[in-house]
Amino acid sequence: PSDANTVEQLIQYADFAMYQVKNSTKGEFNEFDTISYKRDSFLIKKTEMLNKFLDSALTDYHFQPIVSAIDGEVYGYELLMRSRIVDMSSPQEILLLARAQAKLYQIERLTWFEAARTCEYHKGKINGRKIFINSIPNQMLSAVDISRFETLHPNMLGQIVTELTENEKFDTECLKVKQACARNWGSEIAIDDFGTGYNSEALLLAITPQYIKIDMGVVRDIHLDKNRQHILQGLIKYAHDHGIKVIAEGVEKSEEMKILIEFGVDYMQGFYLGLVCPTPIEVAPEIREEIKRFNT
Ligand code: G
Ligand code: MN
Repeated sequence: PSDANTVEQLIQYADFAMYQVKNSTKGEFNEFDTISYKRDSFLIKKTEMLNKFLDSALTDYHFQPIVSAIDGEVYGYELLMRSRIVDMSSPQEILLLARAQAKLYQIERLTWFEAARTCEYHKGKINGRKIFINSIPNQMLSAVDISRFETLHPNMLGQIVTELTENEKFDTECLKVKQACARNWGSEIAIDDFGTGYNSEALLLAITPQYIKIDMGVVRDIHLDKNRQHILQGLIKYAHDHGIKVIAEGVEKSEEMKILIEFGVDYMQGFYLGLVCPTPIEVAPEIREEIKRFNT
């Protein structure tokens, strides 16, 4: 909640700053004098933080397992940004700031290169399994960056699954580049946070992903909610009819997991199965057994 406050404030401040910039003619920097000192210094502090974050790559990438709903084995890992700046730790806030300052490209590049570097370091534990990377739907690596990435990580390309959130505005050009990369690399695409956007179906048709990740909003307490159950059953049927695998996100309870397995989701992710960790972890034996038991 306190975090949401910060983000709310940020939106207001960033909007205001953009408004000021748009409405001032070249050289008229004194327009900014009208911004109150507090607002100004807040934004400047955050801007400096973001610059430092980007210049020095002040982030780690942590791993959360994505688990087979059939046998409980780890199918792959999602790489999640974990900022080292205490006052700027939420990825949500970082993305918001970067968007306001037209620095999303830098975030995209940081994500690909740092996440992949982390994966090379933990190659043994990942052991050939999938690597899910959160890519920004309206950003794409430049041709130079793509070929640099390919040269640095030739043996990892086939393991990568590019996650595209359906929350962000989509860009057709970017999508084409990412689809071309996926073809060249023998890698795959997932739609992230499915069920939270406004044009899920249109997006599915445009992207033809290999996976959809069902948002935790649909998963939460699904065992208690017939409506959620119907939505999920419809989604799974559509996905499977089209050869798309379904990943349920944010699984926190055994009861949720039981229903998800009964309905036939393919993979699951969430605190019940595995926390976000600095190194790739396996599923606890008792959870693995429970998954097998729910399948019989
Ligand atoms: O948007 P995306 O699905 O990429 O976001 C993943 C985020 O969700 C991560 O920041 C991670 O910490 C968080 N997360 C992962 N598993 C769970 C869970 O079981 N419950 C909740 N509330 N959050 C989770
Ligand atoms: Mn994701």
